[in-house]
Amino acid sequence: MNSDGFPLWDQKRVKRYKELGLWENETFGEMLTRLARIHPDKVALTWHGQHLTYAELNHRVERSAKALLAFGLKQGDKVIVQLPNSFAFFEGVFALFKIGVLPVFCLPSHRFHEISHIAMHVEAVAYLTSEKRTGFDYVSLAHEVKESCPELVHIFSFDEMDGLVETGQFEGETDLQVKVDPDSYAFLQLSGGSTGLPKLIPRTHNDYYYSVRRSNELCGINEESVYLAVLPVAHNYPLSSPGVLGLLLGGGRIVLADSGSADEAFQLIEKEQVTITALVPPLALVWLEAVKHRKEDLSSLQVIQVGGAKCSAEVAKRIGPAFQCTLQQVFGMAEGLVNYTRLTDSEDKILYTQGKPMSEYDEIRIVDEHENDLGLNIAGELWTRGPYTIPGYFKADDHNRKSFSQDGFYKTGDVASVTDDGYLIVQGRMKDQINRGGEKVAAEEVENQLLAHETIFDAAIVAIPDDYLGERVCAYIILNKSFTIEAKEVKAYLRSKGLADYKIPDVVHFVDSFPETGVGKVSKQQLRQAIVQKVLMNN
Ligand code: OOB
Repeated sequence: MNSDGFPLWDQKRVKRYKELGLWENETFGEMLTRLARIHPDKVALTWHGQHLTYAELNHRVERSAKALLAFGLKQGDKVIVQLPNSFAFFEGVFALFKIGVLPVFCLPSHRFHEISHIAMHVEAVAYLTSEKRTGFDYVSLAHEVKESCPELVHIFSFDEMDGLVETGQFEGETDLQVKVDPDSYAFLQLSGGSTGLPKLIPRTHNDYYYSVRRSNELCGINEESVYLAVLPVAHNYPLSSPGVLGLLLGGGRIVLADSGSADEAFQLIEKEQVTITALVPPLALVWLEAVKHRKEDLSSLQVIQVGGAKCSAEVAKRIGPAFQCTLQQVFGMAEGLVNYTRLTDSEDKILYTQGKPMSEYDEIRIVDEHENDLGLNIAGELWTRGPYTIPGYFKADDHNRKSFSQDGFYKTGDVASVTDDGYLIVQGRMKDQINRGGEKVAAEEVENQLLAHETIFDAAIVAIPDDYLGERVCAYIILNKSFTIEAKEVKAYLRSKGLADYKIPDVVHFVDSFPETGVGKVSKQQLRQAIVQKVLMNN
């Protein structure tokens, strides 16, 4: 780790990745400048029926970049970015890339609890947010966070269509004079995590750019591609697998949706002639139902990606025939490794595996509990290292010692097996995390909040299987003697603590004791395992 809290890449591997031509030494800021020169008049973004060409996008980005510099932002600063799928997201993020300031990608669903912690941890100096947004007042949230975070001095808000509100005076022709090192860290992503609050995942321009370029090759992205973004684009999957960055790099067009609703999405697919989109399994189920009775012409669709959580073979089987297109399973993680089924794979592979690592330089190990390598087709914990997998989290020494091996493998916490021809099948999970239809909930984070409540003696958060979301969040609670509280009060309490909505337990059970494990003083982990067993037996 360097003195700023960033993990160090192994320089021998860096040298190799460069010699092999994997790391190409172009930053994302330079990428946009180049694309705006190559095809200035091609539409890059479509949103709410409006279009932005590559040149227009680059112009807005440069104007914002100059404004952000004038406000005192400097290379290496970190900035909270909480922007919905909108022109503003691209304008803000690329402006930061161009001046070497690191966006910290928060999701629209994050609230005070998550963002204030993150802002403090990274010592964020600014917050990019959006002015008009129905349903939730994001600007007020930004002010609340600013009050609790001494380093945070600027809140920049974007008007939905017109861009950064503060930029007016920064038009002009002067070039941006900032040189950004492609080996430097470009941004921070949030990990779903399994302990406490989210960990921060630092990605360099070089490593991330390679993953985007390689994704484009495997997903067939070119200038004719039209990508519908229905998931929040700040998430690693719609951002880079190949996602919106892939579409820009490939010279294609991005169509931004406000939600994943079939109503909105199907109309956009027909109107904008969308060729590819990315879904999580619950959305795929909703679309499969909707397609039965909707009339839109969806024949432009060539590929539907499903990832973020396991797509059951039963659901996978229905997607190709229902949408007359190719299904691609995507098993990835913001820490790096992404696996894809290939577009030309046999049906067996597409339906029954979660794909193959995207790079021949991804290193995979499947290990048992003693960290011994297991053979093919035997399930164990998946470890990985490679040209776009992080060497560590940001400022998290203790956690890094647990999550990374001495020689730099990331211990994913996923249980998987590898087939004879190198495809991964995800079998389950070791980490204490609930995957609620692609949204990740760390059990410990919610438990810690519950334990702080005066009526609660002990709490365990477990996953309950669910046909629609895959898993839902269930809280088992033991109350302090002579206290009572209702389930809805527990949920309201968590909400008042500023927890994101998807982390609020779907089900709350009050019990007198946790299942006996017979080991004297029992650990939380054993308790959870016992409860999971009980839940599974009752299902
Ligand atoms: C993606 O990234 P994260 O960081 O939100 O979550 C990663 C975790 C994985 O470790 C695994 O537990 C689970 O999500 N996961 C899957 C899966 N895709 C992700 N589990 C089973 N089957 C799958 N297809 O979720 C992500 C990042 C990039 C691309 C795609 C997904």
